[in-house]
Amino acid sequence: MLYTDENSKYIEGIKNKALDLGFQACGISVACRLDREAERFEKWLSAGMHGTMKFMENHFEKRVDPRKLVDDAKTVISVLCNYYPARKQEDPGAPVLSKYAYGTDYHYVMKGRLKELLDFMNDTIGEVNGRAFVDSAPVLDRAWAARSGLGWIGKNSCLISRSNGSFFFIGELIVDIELPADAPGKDHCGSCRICLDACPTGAIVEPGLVDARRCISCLTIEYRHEFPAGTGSILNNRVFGCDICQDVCPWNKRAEPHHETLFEPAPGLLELSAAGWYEMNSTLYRQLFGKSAVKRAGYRLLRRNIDALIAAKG
Ligand code: B12
Ligand code: SF4
Ligand code: SF4
Repeated sequence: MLYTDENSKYIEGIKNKALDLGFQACGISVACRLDREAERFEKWLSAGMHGTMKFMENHFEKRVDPRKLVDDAKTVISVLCNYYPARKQEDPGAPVLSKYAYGTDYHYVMKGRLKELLDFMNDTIGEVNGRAFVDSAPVLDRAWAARSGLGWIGKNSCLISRSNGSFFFIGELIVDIELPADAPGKDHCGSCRICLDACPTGAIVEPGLVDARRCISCLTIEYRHEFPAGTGSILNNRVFGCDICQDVCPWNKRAEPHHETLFEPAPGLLELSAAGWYEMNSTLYRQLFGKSAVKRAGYRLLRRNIDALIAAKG
């Protein structure tokens, strides 16, 4: 379906439906090649900053141009899904788990809802073809959310929203209907550099660019090998993922807890003491992380991370 002024009448309905489905925000951008972002992405790859994440080398052109991913793509509809928890881990000495991994894996939670949004568009507009993405295919989620006016790319490289901070996931529908685009988000980092100074490994090598080889998130989630001796001492007691550059960001002082029951942690997870973590076995792992994003690492890597933290304590 082509764009006519008529199409703008659908915008309110689409955005309201996204909010009804539990998303915090929804924005629209024109599906095109991301030329500026492609340059940055190329620079990141050629400097080897993706480290052992070889999958990031695949499908370069698809990743920077959604029209190569979805037939006749015209529009990207981006959504945000808040995961900021109301409660944190109780034992301040316990290995720290990233907040995004407390509850059910976001891929499952968001994908079905994005498909519902697409169904809604088909019911109300007519035939709309498209696909739902949640970090599930080569798509530059943050770049699209920024273009869709949902926030800006902060110096910590996260997408930040003035009203929601950055503790949310990003997903999108790429569709073949033309819709009027929102204005891109404006930068509100200004002269702040708190995250650059707070990153314990110096992984934010320049504003907006993270060298994954140094990033604790990458080391604890994506790095699949045994750790070289001494790695535990740079993990800053992080057991899976790292939230430091977001925790320190002033825009997250405004973060409101989510109301998503699927993101609630398994019973006992936040109460687990340091000693309890150190004794993690496969039974407890299954009990606590059966549906969590921690399954991306699996029991073996989680255990590797815990052992590294124990070794660092000396
Ligand atoms: C690979 C990856 C990682 C890697 C590399 C991270 C990185 N910064 O690149 C590692 C494992 C380290 C990682 C860690 C985390 N990740 Co991650 N990750 C991804 C993934 C799969 C791809 C990101 C990517 O393409 N990186 C390559 C870089 C070069 O691209 P980029 O950061 O997207 O930046 C592009 C644009 O934003 C733009 N851009 C950026 N700055 C500027 C400035 C200007 C001037 C311009 C023109 C353009 C521009 O150009 C860039 C290149 O094209 C995305 C999902 C997806 N499909 O997008 C999730 C994603 C980025 N991750 C996410 C999350 C939640 C995290 C963690 C918070 C998890 C945790 N707690 O440990 C940390 C945060 C660490 C950090 N500070 O980035 C969320 C981010 C949500 C948000 N609010 O931003 C995403 C979007 C997943 C999702 N769908 O929700 N992640
Ligand atoms: S996630 Fe942690 S290690 Fe990675 S850039 Fe942010 S503060 Fe640094
Ligand atoms: S801490 Fe400061 S510089 Fe870093 S992302 Fe937040 S506002 Fe931007």
